[in-house]
Amino acid sequence: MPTSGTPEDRAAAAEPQPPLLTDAERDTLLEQYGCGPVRFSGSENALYERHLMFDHVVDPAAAAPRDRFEAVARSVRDVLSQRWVRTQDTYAARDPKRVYYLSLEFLLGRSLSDNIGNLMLAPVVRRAVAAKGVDWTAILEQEPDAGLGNGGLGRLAACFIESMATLQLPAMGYGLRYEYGMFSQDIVGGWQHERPDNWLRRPDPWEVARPDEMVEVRLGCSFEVRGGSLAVIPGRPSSLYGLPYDRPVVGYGGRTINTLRLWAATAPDEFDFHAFSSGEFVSALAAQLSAESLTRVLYPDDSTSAGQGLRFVQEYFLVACSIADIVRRFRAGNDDWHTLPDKAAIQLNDTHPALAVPELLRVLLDEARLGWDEAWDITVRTLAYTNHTLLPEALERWPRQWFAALLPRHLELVVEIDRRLRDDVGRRFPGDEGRLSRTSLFEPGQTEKVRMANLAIVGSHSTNGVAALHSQLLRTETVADLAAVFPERFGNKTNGVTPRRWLLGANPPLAAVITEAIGPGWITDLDQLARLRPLADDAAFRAAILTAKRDAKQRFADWLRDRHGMAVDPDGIFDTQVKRIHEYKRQLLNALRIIALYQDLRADPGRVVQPRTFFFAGKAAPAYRFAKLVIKFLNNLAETIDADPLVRGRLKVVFLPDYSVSLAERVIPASDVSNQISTAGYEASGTSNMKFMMNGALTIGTRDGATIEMAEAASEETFFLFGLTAAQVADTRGWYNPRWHIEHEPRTRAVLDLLTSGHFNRDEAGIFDPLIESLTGSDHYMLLADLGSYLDADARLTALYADPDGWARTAIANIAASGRFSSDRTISEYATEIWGVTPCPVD
Ligand code: 26V
Repeated sequence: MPTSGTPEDRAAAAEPQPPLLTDAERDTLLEQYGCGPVRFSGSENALYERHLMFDHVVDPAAAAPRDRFEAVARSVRDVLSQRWVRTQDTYAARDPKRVYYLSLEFLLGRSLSDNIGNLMLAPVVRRAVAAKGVDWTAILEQEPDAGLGNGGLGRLAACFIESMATLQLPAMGYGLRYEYGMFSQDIVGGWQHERPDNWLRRPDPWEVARPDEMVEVRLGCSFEVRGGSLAVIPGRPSSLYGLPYDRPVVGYGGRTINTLRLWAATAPDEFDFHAFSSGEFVSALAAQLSAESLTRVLYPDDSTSAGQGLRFVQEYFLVACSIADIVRRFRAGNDDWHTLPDKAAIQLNDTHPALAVPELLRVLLDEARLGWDEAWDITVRTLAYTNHTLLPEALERWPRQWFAALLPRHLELVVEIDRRLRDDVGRRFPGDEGRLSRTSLFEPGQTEKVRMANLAIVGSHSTNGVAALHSQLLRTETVADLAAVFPERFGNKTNGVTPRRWLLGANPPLAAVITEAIGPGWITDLDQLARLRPLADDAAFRAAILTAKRDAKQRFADWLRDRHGMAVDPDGIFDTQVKRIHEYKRQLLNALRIIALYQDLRADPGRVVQPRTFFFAGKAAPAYRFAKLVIKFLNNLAETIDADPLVRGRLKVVFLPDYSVSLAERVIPASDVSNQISTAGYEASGTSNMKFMMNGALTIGTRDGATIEMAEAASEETFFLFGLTAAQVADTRGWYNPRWHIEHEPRTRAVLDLLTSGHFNRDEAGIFDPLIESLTGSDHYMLLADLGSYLDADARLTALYADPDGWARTAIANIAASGRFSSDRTISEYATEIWGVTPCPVD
């Protein structure tokens, strides 16, 4: 019997719960998936009840919501498992060239609803839920987010593997099975507090452990737990093991089911009997403890790569396990090593897995016994690299000594790669010493470092950025010297997002309106959204779009009330900025805008305006003090405005705690306005910008990342662009002075005055001084340079909102132009231009 849960849960549990899927329904589905019916005997033959009974050993009538979630998920897994096996068998039999996507992060979010959607089981589930009165939302809410990533880069990896499966590409993702994902964020007194995210506390129904495919990873040193932390013992080689856990990646339509393989670190099973018998029982166990702590936790800092030794070992561990696995799969069907680049394309998601360069080279030299030239050629032709940030502090540079201690053989190889690179550069640019030192894999200094971006570029055949501007800056500024050596390697692949999760799944009201208008073809061919363009002139369609947005806002407002006890007005403008808290993303600039609007309203208490709610959400790296102070400021701003009777009902600020994929799925469809306001040149691409666009929000933003291409696609008149361009930011840097703006712009001055007056920290004197000092000091990210034009753009935006017809037209123009930002398009480009892979349909 359940001992916890709400009274409603217990009441629902007391009702006999009929099965969600009957055998007949399952058989039809299995037939549809080409698997043929599988028969069970006995009366408990419905999948869902079988799982409750046999996996959970509970009376189905008395099942708690969590049991029900697991039983439903297991039922879905049953439906897909034969198809999953068949996909793998097809690849083994046809042996096509495959893609391997290596990433330290996969920010998957929840899987149940997505898998049901992609397997096209939604109508079956809907029918069963309606017939049996199950609280479906409660079941979905039981699934924890798989938060195995920090932000954009990790979520991109998740969208990409879904698109690869949908496009029927023979692909596989490789990552780490962190026991603790991205921390949970609590807001206490306005401050961020971090709580560990123990997402695997309960068994995860999607993963399948594969102990038979365990991989040994050899290291040049040992580790010992000393005083609670890991100490390195150089010169004493050791091994640990990678235990693979596979997760299904369901393509839309359920025809292809690829695999995401996540590695967990573990110590050898055998005890060190010597240590055991000599009475060192605890230290024998400690070996196990230290091995397993390697994949314990995701690093929650996405901007500083300094001083994280364990992170370096994590990166090597992912690389060593994955390369061994890829090579094993290759060797199963091929005996000629030279054909590896015809059979495998390995994509490196940022430099995090860049150790794949020396690792693959090592395998080809030391295991395959090839000569340097052929081994190097194979390595370069197999690997490709994507850069995701230009921020200098986020570019990985690992101390040479760490290589020496942990990976001495790899260091030898890196030294030799560097020697040959110097020869090459020296020949092509004689006498250019500056270029030699800038292109080198080694960065001199007190602690000599290995530049991982240079290693990735030199050791692969393709380097791409993630939006046109970003790729151009990467090539012409950040690594210009290397780009001059290998110009043919550089390209661009503008990011995309999966429309299955971000439109079909997240926004049922809008998806229904679109399907009603143009049929369901857009789900796998997002360019078809262009057919909505002419419907901007159709009053009924405009009304339907506005109604869908109003529905989505109402759903979100209801959720906010139920979940957080907060009241927001769905008839007002929902204006949103959700992303990691970073100085360059300029949440503080958004706050300055809100202060200006707040002052306008205070100055004119009688003015009737569109009520407006500003939503923020995002996590700060635990050690990033400035970003944490910005969170505190946003919360104080919210509180001050709430307490001010002069603006009540007209203006509200909400900081939504614990931003996650699931929260994004709620807030993005409900938003009217998307803020994409990074200092131009700093946001590599952005991907939430695309999600907002396809959900009918209008963008107010800078000319940065993919926002530039979005505005091009929809036409600039449908965007609210403002601020300095990347070129202007670069040109202004040398002489920029924020004080000029304070002195010459009354609105900017008024905002700074109110901030400095302590209006937002009445009982907390001085706490926001670092923010004020930053703004009035160097203002590195040039917030004050853009505040004036942000406010101008904002005025144009609110004027349009007052004209619902005009707004609907603009929203339709945006949705209709968002097709290019499907990750299906991005992945098709990678497939043809970088990987050379083609679909391998499973019949
Ligand atoms: C860096 C580090 C460095 C230290 C250890 C942990 C860690 C984790 C992640 C990162 C890199 C973060 C880079 C990133 O997320 N870039 C974002 O990538 C998105 C997908 O391409 C893109 O849309 C965003 O603009 C970009 O900021």
